[in-house]
Amino acid sequence: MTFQEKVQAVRSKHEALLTRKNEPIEGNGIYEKYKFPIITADHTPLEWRYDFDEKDNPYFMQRIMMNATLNSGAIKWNGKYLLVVRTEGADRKSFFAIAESPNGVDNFRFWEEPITMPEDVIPATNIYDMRLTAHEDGWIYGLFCAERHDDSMPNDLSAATATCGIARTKDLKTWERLPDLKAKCQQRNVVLHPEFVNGKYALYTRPQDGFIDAGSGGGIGWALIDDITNAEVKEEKIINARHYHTIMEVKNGEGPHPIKTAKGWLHLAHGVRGCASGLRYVLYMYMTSLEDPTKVIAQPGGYFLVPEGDEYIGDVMNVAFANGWIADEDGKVFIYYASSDTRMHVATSTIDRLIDYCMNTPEDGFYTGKSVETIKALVAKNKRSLP
Ligand code: BGC
Ligand code: BMA
Repeated sequence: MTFQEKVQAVRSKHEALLTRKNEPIEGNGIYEKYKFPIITADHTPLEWRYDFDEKDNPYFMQRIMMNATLNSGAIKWNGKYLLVVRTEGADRKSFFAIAESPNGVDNFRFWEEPITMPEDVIPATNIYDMRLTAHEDGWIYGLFCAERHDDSMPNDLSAATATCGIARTKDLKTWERLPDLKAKCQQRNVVLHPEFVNGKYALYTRPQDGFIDAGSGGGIGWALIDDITNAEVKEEKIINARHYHTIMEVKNGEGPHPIKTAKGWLHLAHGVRGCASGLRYVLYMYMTSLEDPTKVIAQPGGYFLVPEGDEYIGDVMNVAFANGWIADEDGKVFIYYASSDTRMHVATSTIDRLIDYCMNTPEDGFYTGKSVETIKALVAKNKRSLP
């Protein structure tokens, strides 16, 4: 093959991938998953990876390899479905890049260049998992995890700290970096609530003892912030606690910001438990009250969405993670989730179905005996209602 033929072959394969039509597969009544992942490392622009100059790249090699496209924030923007994709190169560094689709389920195409995120005082070694919030103050905020080496342990090359980075934008191209969130402990999975509460900014937090361990950090927290340009967690209360022998025994964390509905705020979160093959990450839902967003009004037991089939396989096996969803005006909801820290998928549902799921799924009774009672109650109900 000549150089030009190689270029042509790579270009047409890429274009075929980008324009591949997606279709829903039969679901559980709660949501539909889709046949194909929506964004993979192969979707990243060829110009990021190949040097197209024959003189400098006679073998037409990838000069920069892309490893994964995962945990993406989401927003509807000028009628388009936009994801701020956590894109990870072969060097393990992740960065943010926007991919745009006309319909939310296929034809995702990256913008020309990744986002240049300005640094805080101490540059972050890595940044990831952005939650987007179009706040009622008029800005679009991106809150993400900023990871740095923990220099208090100079001999441990894996010792790290997790801090919440905060940036804002009006056009999703140019970002203003605000000072990282000040808190008494490490923080990951911090999310900005879209409305002011008592005139203040409100954050979903996830206090943690160490970089990996949530430890005594009891679950998803809530904190009011006086000044977002110098944000500090002063008081924090746990609004969605972890519990022994549940899908969130070890850790949990807020996903994207909750969706406001007539019946309450709909929340999507992740729960983690330990097992012989490591940590298992699954998604779950809950609802909070419109009058008091810290009050849980519905909490379906167990998980909402888990990795299945090919989704189990990837860089970090057995992980479903979501930090982005989009609710359309007509009530359709696009849930963007990553499988095994490797690729992005979509599942679709509606506000009404998700409320029904939250309000009518039995709660976790915390004992196996309760689970059996719940099943038998349903069997008895079905006996009464079936002819
Ligand atoms: C990884 C994250 C992971 C975190 C905790 C980071 O270095 O980039 O994906 O969630 O470690 O394991
Ligand atoms: C975390 C998250 C994600 C990741 C998950 C599994 O703690 O913050 O970045 O998907 O671990 O590796």
